[in-house]
Amino acid sequence: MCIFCKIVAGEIPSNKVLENDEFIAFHDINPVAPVHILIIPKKHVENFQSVTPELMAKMTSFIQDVAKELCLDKNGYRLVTNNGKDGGQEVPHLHFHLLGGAKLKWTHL
Ligand code: D5M
Repeated sequence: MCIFCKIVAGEIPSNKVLENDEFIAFHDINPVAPVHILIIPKKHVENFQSVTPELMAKMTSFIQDVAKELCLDKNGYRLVTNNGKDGGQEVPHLHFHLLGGAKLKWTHL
């Protein structure tokens, strides 16, 4: 079982922000911004390349709810997903990084 499936199963604790039947949002253990949330589907999907449009549509709505919950919708935020080896994906379970709480700089490496 992957580490995020263990979080879904409650076998590993997480600092949750929002949850529904299909998704969980929780604080990243290693934040790189004042607000750094991970958003995952409860169902194991390896990465963005393998997510269905149907699940992604629901996930989009959930991510918007998380941004609102944290009042990030006013000043803005960054949404990132690392896909595969070259994308720097470390955990093989689809997740979006929601970053905010400051004016972020851009980097590509
Ligand atoms: O990002 C994987 C992210 O997952 C990375 O920012 C650390 C975070 N992480 C790993 N384990 C945990 C737990 N247990 N709680 C919270 N956050 C965690 P990637 O895009 O795959 O490089």
